[in-house]
Amino acid sequence: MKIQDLTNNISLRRPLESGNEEQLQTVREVLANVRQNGDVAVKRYGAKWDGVFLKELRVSPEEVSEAVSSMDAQLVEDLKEAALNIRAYHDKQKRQGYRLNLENDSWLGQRITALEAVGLYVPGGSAAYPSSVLMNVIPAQVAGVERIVLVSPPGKDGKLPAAVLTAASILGITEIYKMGGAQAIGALAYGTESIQAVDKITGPGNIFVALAKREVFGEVAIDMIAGPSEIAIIADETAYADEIAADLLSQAEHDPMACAILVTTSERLAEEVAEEVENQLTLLPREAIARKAIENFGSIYIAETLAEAVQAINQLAPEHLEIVTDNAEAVAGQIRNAGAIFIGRYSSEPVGDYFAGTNHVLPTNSTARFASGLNVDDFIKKTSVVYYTKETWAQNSPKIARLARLEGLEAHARAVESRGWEKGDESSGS
Ligand code: HSO
Ligand code: ZN
Repeated sequence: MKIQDLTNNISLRRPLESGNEEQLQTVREVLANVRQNGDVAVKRYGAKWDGVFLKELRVSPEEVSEAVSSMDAQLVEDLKEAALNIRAYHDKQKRQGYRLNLENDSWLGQRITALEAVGLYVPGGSAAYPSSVLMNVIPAQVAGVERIVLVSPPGKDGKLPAAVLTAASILGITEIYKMGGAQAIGALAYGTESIQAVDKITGPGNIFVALAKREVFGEVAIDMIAGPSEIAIIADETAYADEIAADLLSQAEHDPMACAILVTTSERLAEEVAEEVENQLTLLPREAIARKAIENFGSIYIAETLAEAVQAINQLAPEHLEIVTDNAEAVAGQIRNAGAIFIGRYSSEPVGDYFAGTNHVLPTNSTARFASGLNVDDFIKKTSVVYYTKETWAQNSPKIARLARLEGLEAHARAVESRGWEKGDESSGS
C-alpha cells in the first residue's frame, strides 16, 4: 500500500458506474417488453440470462422449508440473533405523527403512513447476502409496510440460495420471486399477471439493475444507488497494525473497486500496516479481488495531528469510519461526514455488517455529506393535514387572498374568499 503525506485534498469520489449507451438501450427494451408482455417477457429474459426457463416464478413454501432445513442450525440461530439486534436498533427510529393546535379549534397535523408495498432486490451469485436481506427488510417491517416482496435471480438449477431463503423465512417474508436483472425491476415497477406492482424498490444489483432502477424512478421510488464498499480508519500510535490491516481488507474483499484508506499520526503504524496488508492478502480466499481494490483505491496517509486527520475524513465522507485512537469517543464527536462510525478497537467494521443492529446499507462515494444509511424513514411518508374552522378562515382569508394576488393568481384568491358567512355554519372537520 502506498504511504503518503496527507495533503487534505484526498477524495474517495470515484466514477459512479453509469453504464454505456448499449446497456441503457438493452434496459429500456427489457422494461418496455415487460410492461407490455408481463410474465412471458420476464420468463423469457430469465431463460436468456439466468440460463433457466421457469414455469413458476414464485418460490413455493416447500422450497423455503427445504432451504431452512438444509441450513446449519447454529447459523440459523446466529441470523435470528442478528435480526433481533437489527430490529431493536431500528425500533427506536419509529416516528409519531403530530398535531399543532391553533386558536379557535383549528389544527395542523403531520400524519405518518408506511408505504404499502416495497420490493427488495437481492443480487445473485456470490453477492447474495442473507445479511442484506435482514438490513433491507427489517426497517420496512418496523415502518409497518404491509407487503414486502423479495426478488432474486435463480441459479441454473432454478433455485435461490438457501441462506437467502432462510433469512427471508426468519423474517416471515413469503412473497419471493425467482427473477433478476432489469426484467425483475420492470415487473416490480409495472406489475405483471402474477406480480402486483410495488411503490418502492430497494437493494443493490449489477449495472443493468442500477440502470433499470434509474429508468423506473418516478413511477416508483428507489433507494440510493450504492457504489462499492469503502472503509476509512483514523488510527494513532495505540493501534495494532494487524488489526487495522485486517479491517482494511474486510471491505477490500467486497469488490475490485472497493476503497480502503488509513489516516494515521504514526509513521511506525503506517509502515507496519502496509506490510501487514501484504502478508494478510496472500492468505485470503478472495485475494484477487482484495488485491485489486488495494491497488486501485488503497492508501495510507500520514497526518501531522489528529485534528488534521479528522478534517480530511470530513472531506472524504466515507461510507464506514473506524476510529482506533486514544480517547476515540471524543474524536468521533468531531466527525460530521461518515455513513457509519465504529469507535475503538473492538468495534471492527464487520460487527456492523452483520450483527450489532445498525444498518449496513450506507451512503458511498462521499454522499455521506448529505445522505443517510437505510432506515425506517425510507419506508414511510408524511402527509400534512390542515383543519381551519370558520373563525380561523375569517381571520386569515384576507391575508391569503393578498398573497395570492401578489403572485397574480386570482383564482386562488377567489377560492379563499368564496367562503361566505351567509351560507350558514361551518361543517365539522375531523
Ligand atoms: N459492507 C457491505 C455490506 C456487507 N458486508 C454485506 C458483508 N455483507 C456494505 O458496504
Ligand atoms: Zn462488508
